[in-house]
This record gives sequence, structure tokens and C-alpha cells, in this order.
Amino acid sequence: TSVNSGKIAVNGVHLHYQRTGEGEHPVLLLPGMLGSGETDFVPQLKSLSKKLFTVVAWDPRGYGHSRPPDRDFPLDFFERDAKDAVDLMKALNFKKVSLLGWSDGGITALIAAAKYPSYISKMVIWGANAYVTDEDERIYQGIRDVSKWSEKARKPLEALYGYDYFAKTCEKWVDGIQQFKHLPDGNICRHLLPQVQCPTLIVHGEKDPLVPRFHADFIHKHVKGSRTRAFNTWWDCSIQLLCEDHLLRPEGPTQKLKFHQAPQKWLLRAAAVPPERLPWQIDLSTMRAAWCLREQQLRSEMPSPDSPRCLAGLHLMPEGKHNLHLRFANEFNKLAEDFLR
Ligand code: TYC
Ligand code: MN
Repeated sequence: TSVNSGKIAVNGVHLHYQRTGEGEHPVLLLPGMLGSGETDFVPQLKSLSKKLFTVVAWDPRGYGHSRPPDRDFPLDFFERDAKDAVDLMKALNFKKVSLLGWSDGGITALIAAAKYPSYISKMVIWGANAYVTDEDERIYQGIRDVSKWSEKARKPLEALYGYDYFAKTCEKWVDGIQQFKHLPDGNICRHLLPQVQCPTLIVHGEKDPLVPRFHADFIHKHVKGSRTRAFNTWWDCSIQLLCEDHLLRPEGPTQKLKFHQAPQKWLLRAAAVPPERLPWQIDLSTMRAAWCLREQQLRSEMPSPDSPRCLAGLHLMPEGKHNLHLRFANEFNKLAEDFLR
């Protein structure tokens, strides 16, 4: 089917959105800074299954075609976007939705999932950060002046906004995001992460020049729905917990000791798994082989035999940069579809 667009009054502004597909499962796409449906999500609007999903891409207030008003960045701008996003989907009559949030849109998605838990089914986020560090602040300064952006990143936004609004709003964004640096721990939404209950898939591009890996790790660690997974099998569960906690590395020197301390911890963390089925007896070499296999699975598109569906958690894309959903659209779309399904 084709992509329709509309505008609807929400919270005192007119929000613009695009909509496509006739599936039962509503999915909202949330763009990054200065972003919009048409600049950020063309491959998702085109190729995410129209049978499974009804896909909506929104332009947050002040971005894309949700203007006027001009964009501003009060300290609560992410909270405001989260409420706008949820209220938009309610205004469109969706009873419950899943979220795909990129970068700033990922932050918005996290806040929406924490504050409106009964309205969010599942969530995929990538390129998001829950707080601001000195390193982030340096990166922000580097993108403040849009005339220094690459042609490829600049073109679509310049076409959408015209140079002046684009340049001015980017500077305002940098000022806006730097406000968080003055809060304790550079907090944007760290305090909300433990409230996120929905199954959450965090995708991270290992070559992302804007968002360092520690941000993805931090979100993964603190979002309940990312740690407590819908495991398909006890085996998958135990292997994944092992890998993540670095309890066992193929070449690690203290692996034996750590390995034998580990089962208690799994038992507690994997409470959904019948205790008699936990792999108490698995020897070290079996475990090592399993670790290597799992590592391969995480890095390939091949579904593993015992976990045919993509699980909640942290998924790394070795070649992915910040725009991994555009550059590797097929791989990303498949990952998201398998997870939401
Ligand atoms: N959050 C920005 C976005 O929405 C990207 C970005 C992240 C820029 C971190 C700089 O240090 C940065 N696309
Ligand atoms: Mn347009």
C-alpha cells in the first residue's frame, strides 16, 4: 500500500505524521534530532511488513511538517515529545503501540515506555543515550555548526527546512541537550530506566561516531525489559546471561572459578526457568563452544536453531554507524520485525 500523511491537533499543536500498512500491530517510528518521517524513515515506511504492522512516522513539534511552532528546547523537551507521541497515537485510535526510536527518538521512546507502561507493547531503540558526559559535550560542539556537516547528512535537512531554520535549530538543539550536563550525572532519563518494563531491543552500531558503546551498555543494564528476556529455552537463557556478564570468556584466566560461582546467580536471574533444567552440569569446554557459537549467532543474520526469534537485549551491528537503519535497512528491518512479531 501507499503512504498517507495527515495532521492532527494534539496538546495544542498540529502534529504531522505518515501512515502505511494495515497490520494489527501499530508501530510508531520516532526520528532523531531535527528529524522527521520523510528524512529519517524512508526504508522503514517502504519495507516494514504492511501485513503485520500499521506503521506511523511522526514529526515531533517544531520538526518536519509539525510547524509552526518553531522548535524550542525547554528542559523537559523529551518528556514533552514522549507525551505528544503517545497522545498522537491515542488520537489516531490505537489502543496500544510499539515504538522504534532512533537517537533522540530513542530517548523519547524510553521516557514514553517508562511513563506510560500500559500503552507500550515493545520497543526497539538505537543511538540513544540516557545521560551526557564530557565526551558527548565535545561531540555536540562538533556538530553545532551545520556548515561543517557532511553533504550527505546536511542535504535532506536543508531541503526540508531551508538553511536558516536548520542552522538555527541545530544550535538550539546543542544548547538544549547541554542543559543536561549541568544536572547530576548529566541525567537525561537515567532515573526512568528501571521503570521500563516492556520487552526492549537495543541495537548499537559499533562504528557509531556520535554515540559511544557505553551508552548502549548502560541502557541495556538498567532497562528491565532488556535484561529480563522472553527466553525461548533455558539453554538460550543461560548462554546469554553467561556471555553478557563476562563470566566466561574463551581465553579468560579466571574462568574456572567464575564459572563455578555462576549457577546461583543464573538461578535467581532466570526465575522463569524450571530449576531442574538449568545447566548445572555443563562442563567448561561445552560452555566455551556454546559461547563461541552464540557470539557467531549474534554477529550473523542466521537465526539460531533454539531461538528462531530475535530476543530482547543488546544487539550489536559491527559495521553499523549512527544511521544503521538506513545504511543496513534490510538487516535492521528484519531484526525489528522478528523482535516485534
Ligand atoms: N542524538 C542525536 C540524534 O538524535 C545524535 C547525536 C548523539 C549527536 C550524540 C551528538 O554526541 C551526540 N541524531
Ligand atoms: Mn515534505
